[in-house]
Amino acid sequence: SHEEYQWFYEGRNGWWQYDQRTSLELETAYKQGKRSCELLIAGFLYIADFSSMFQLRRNDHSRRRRIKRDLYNVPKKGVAGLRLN
Ligand code: V3L
Repeated sequence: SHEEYQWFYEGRNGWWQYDQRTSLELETAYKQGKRSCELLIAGFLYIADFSSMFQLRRNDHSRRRRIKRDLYNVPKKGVAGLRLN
């Protein structure tokens, strides 16, 4: 999608773009001014916290990644674990 802004989560030395559905859920919650957003990713529930800008697995908070909202065309590793090129 070429929406101006997209959502990204941190990998090893780089950022992954969220899949389109999850990115839209994040954008909608963010624009509604919510403090957090619950996400279902590959069968696991995660919380995206907009004040700390982390996603955490809901039943294991040690599984924590930075997230960011950024222009869709910034450098990225790929989308949701699917590498570019
Ligand atoms: N969207 C898709 N998969 C995710 C997401 C997400 N928002 N969050 C976690 N996973 P954890 P490198 C990532 C996957 O945080 O080499 C990447 O997408 C996560 O996948 O401990 O480190 C890559 O596929 C991981 O496989 O709950 O940059 C992979 O890591 C698994 O859920 C390697 O990326 C556990 O993550």
